Amino acid sequence: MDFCPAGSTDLSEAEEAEIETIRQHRQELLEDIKKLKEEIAEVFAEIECFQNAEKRKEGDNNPGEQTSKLSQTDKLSLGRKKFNMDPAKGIQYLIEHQVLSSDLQEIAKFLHKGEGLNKTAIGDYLGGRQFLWSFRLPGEAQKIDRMMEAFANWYCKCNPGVFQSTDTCYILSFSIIMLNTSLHNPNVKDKTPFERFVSINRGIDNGGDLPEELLKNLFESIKNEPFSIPEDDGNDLTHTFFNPNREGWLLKLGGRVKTWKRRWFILTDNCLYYFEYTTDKEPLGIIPLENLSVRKVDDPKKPNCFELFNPKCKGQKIKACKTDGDGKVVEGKHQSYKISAATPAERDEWIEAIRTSITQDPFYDLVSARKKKIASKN
Ligand code: 4IP
Repeated sequence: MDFCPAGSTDLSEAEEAEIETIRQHRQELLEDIKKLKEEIAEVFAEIECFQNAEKRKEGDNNPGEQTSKLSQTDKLSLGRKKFNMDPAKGIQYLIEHQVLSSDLQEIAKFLHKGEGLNKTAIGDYLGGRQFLWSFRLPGEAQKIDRMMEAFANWYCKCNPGVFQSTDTCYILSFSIIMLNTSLHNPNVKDKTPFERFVSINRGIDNGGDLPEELLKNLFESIKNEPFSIPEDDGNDLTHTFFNPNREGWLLKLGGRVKTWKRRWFILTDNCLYYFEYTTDKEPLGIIPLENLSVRKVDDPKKPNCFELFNPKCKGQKIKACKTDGDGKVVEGKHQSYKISAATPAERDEWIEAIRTSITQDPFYDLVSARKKKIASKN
């Protein structure tokens, strides 16, 4: 898919640069999506292969001995695949088929080795027993909380005397992750200066401050060299488009030309994607929800409407991208997105889901809860 040639409009340099960033971002997203879809297709093909092999081995009239004739290697391989789809079921399968014992140490070794295991799935399964580097943090706040808690406990056990309490380590770890994002994510424009990093961490050591030198060293180290979480092994899209926060048909009003179009909407990762068909591989448009608000509105022609709008920049275009009639990726032209749902209940559910997605920031919630805990202790 080609991009629209820059410079053919009378946009300012800054606007063109912004559009270019959106184009690049979308291109990257599309490439990721393509790669991940191929990987998913491969996994499904392999699963099918295994299922066929199982059926063949099982024989026609022997449902009770479904996998008894599989070799240990087959069982291990099947168990890994099950694990990647549902970690708890995968482990259960491996134990039931004597590939693993129920000894925790053995399970831990199996996960640590991680061969053929999806990092997101490992993160989901552990939810609290391993560290950031060997797998990705699971998305749910509670699991992140448990994992960071476990990390802080283990760190403090191995490094006694560094912090007054494990809560200090917990909060500092989050601050470091947030600092890393702020300093190295090109989408974050407001880079955290050292003074703000110090102020964020004020009073976290049982009411006292951490030594400024420690914070300075951490700050400089992150600034000089970002850390990155290892690439996922293909599950991102599964999580993105297979496990969305919400999806369904809605009617969307055009930006400049006010036509209503029925589109398949997917709400995930704080973005609203819309497609022409549920089976489309590429969205027609992507609306990042950051900085937007959602509200119920009336429309003379369509019932059950709601609207996405930017409360801070009224009258300005919302940052979004879309595919135009020629298949080119262009900037969206909406000052607001008016959308109509089939029923009032669906409208309210969409509003609720979008609102949750916009306000959900598990990191900040977790840190502020922990800060409150420290404050109440003191
Ligand atoms: C189009 O009208 C569709 O409604 C587009 O929706 C919309 O783009 C266009 O908005 C609008 O002109 P016609 O098909 O009647 O020409 P979709 O892309 O879902 O097909 P958005 O930005 O809503 O996707 P403008 O702003 O490009 O005019």
